[in-house]
Amino acid sequence: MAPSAENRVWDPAELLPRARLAELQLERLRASVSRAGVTPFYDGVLSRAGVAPGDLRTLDDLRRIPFTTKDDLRAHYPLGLLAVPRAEVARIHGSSGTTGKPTFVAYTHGDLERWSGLCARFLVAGGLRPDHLVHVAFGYGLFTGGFGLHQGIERVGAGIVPVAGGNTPRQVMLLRDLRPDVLVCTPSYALHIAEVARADGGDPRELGLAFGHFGGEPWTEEMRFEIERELGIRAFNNYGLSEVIGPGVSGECAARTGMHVAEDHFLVECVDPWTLEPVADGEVGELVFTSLTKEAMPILRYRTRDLAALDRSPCPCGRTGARMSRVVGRSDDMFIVRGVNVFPSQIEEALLRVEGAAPHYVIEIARPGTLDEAVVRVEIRPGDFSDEMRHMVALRDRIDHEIHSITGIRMTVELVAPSALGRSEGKARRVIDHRRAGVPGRDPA
Ligand code: DLL
Repeated sequence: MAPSAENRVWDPAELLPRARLAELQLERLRASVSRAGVTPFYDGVLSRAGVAPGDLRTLDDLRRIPFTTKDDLRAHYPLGLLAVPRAEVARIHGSSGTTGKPTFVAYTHGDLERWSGLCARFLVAGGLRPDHLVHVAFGYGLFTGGFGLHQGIERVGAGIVPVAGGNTPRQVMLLRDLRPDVLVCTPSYALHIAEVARADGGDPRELGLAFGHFGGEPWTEEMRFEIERELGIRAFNNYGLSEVIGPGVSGECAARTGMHVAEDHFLVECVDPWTLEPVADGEVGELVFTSLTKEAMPILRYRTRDLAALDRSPCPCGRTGARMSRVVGRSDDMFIVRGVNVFPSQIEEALLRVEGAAPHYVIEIARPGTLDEAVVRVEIRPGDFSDEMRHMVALRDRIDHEIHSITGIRMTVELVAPSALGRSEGKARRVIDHRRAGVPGRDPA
């Protein structure tokens, strides 16, 4: 289906009735399990579990297949899960690990074609048209963000300014001079671009952007309002991970009530990260994905560590793919302070409730004695920075109060000057945990 102003659905498969979708998923699941089974890793997994593709009679039979984890990928570094001859590999990307070696993922030409179509889906759902110009500030390289979005935009037929990450004053100059309609980057970088544009004496709203597609890291609804207010745009959320394909796993439509999962290409499950049992729709759990159409590196029941809820109720846009909520955090990003589970998104929500606090923060957790201590360092907004102690104490107390009312615990709030905390050009690092071990018995399975 060609994109046009009247038709805002990129692929008719997005509208498949759920019964038909389920048939297609089962057929594709069997094929995907057969493809995965050619790798020694999945051959072993499937034979130990006693599962052959023909045994999968209903979609529920998926649960007979064990989970795949990041550790499995690491153990088969670099390309042990490759299911096609190396000559058929068209591209290799890698996930942005914070430590050690990246996890590589491979694509055939067919995979790249499907991937660009998946990115086109959410871009079009969020308003991209062939006559738009898009500023892409995601890194181009092993990270899937730059190339993934680039090819999706190209598929739609829109123009691209492939700026990549970094050198924010130059990004602002290009935005001013080329006047693109759309911004694509991480949400934290969008805010930083606005900040630099303002510091430069301009009004970021005058850059003339109409909307933005943001993803690659968790963010909150409050952060969306902030980006929209600062840049004068509509902000859309899109989600993905390299192990599954990259961006294009899910994205928001105009209703912006969750991100439609491309369920004809990925089966999605939501499980309790401790018991690994399924949770009901509407409840937060860990997302697990199974690829249905990937050739180079099929993945079965991949545990993402991303916590979100699923919603299968009908959407006004007509797309039938389940909607996933915002990612509220990662089961391994979640930190436990004095027995209470806290997500960075809760701190962000608290800060954005307080006028004068900027959504630039770092949480440091330590256990100097027997008790956990959490320090939240928060930047003050430039206009609210004051020499008057009284103002600063009042601001700190308001932040303290909001954090307490959202998380139920007290943290030490430290105010720092505007721009004192470093900025990331990609994904923001929010939590620094100095404790050596997690809390016994509370770590997810
Ligand atoms: O970040 C793929 C991507 C690029 C998605 C650009 C969207 C836009 P990885 O580097 O493998 O891949 O990191 C994947 O990032 O498991 C989530 O924890 C997080 N993440 C990605 N998108 C979102 C989002 C890319 N919209 C990891 N909201 C995932 C929350 C997100 N978290």
